[in-house]
Amino acid sequence: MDEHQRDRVVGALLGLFVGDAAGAPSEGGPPDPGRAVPEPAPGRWSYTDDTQMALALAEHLLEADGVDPERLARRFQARYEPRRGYGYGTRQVLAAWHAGTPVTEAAGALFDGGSFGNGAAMRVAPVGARFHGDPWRVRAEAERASALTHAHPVGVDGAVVQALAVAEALREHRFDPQALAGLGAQAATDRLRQSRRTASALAASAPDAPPGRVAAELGNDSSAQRSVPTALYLAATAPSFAAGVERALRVGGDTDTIAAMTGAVLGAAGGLQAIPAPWLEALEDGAHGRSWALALAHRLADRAAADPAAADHE
Ligand code: F2R
Ligand code: MG
Ligand code: MG
Repeated sequence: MDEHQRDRVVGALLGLFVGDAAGAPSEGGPPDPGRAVPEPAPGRWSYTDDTQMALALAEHLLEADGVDPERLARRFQARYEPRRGYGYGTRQVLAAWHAGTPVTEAAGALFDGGSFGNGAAMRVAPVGARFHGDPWRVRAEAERASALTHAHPVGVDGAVVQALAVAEALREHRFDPQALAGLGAQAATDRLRQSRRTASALAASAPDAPPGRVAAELGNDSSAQRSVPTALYLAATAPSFAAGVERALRVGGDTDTIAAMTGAVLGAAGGLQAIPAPWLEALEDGAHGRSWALALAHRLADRAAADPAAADHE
């Protein structure tokens, strides 16, 4: 793995962080073609559950060779800060673990068949970055990392597709409409296959569709099937990292999460250098802020570089 690929591992993680922090203030708002990225005052962009869980997952991938559900659950618990705005289902799972429910049993008790929320997809980029040389491994590890909180097949499928998109962007140094179309065969559920097909068709016919149309046709809510394809459409059609994240904010709804997923794919394609420097400077930098994320990302790149499968893709 060369220096450029290492930079793209770092870009995937920091791209997620930047997208989440830039999108957090507008989460829940309507589509708005005039919405701008917040003023990038140094240290002022706070992250939410998307980044907190992604950093916990990255930490876990450095302590274990692959996803170990018991240890990953303990990482999520150790890093949990309620003020970061976690989804209802994930909060229930964390409470059940705290009460002593076995870690692999809590998620199945939610929503009559498990959650299809986007909480597994929003945090999964470190898996795609770490195992990018081996798509089969990406799939298997993403499934294990997701099922802990999201037992519904669509919740897991959204995370698998998002992780594969990050891995592909990192390997190929781009993520375009052709790559989006190619991901279709990777979706395991009818719901994700269909919504990904709609995203692919929109990327081909209207790569610059207005935010209201993107929200109406692809979705902007916190379900996996109505947010992962939206993020991938935006990543596949964006002329730059900045434009992709700004468009994600304009789509409205679950803006922190859609921008986090768009940012992870665009960061994986373009590396850290593709992210505007003032946006990186704007990230909060407390105990587990920007410096911590950068250090983790570099260590993740070291791990990925030591993987024989990564060498096959240089
Ligand atoms: N929670 C939020 N945002 C609201 C609060 C933010 C506010 N600014 C604050 O400061 O407090 N955002 C985060 O939640 C999303 C990820 O959600 P996750 O972790 O997947 O949670 P959950 O609850 O499992 O799923 C989300 C919703 O989807 C619906 N749903 C899921 N499965 C369902 C099923 N089987 N049947 C019916 N509905 C289902 C529910 O409405 C869930 O609550 C991200 O946006 C993250 O940023
Ligand atoms: Mg969030
Ligand atoms: Mg969100």
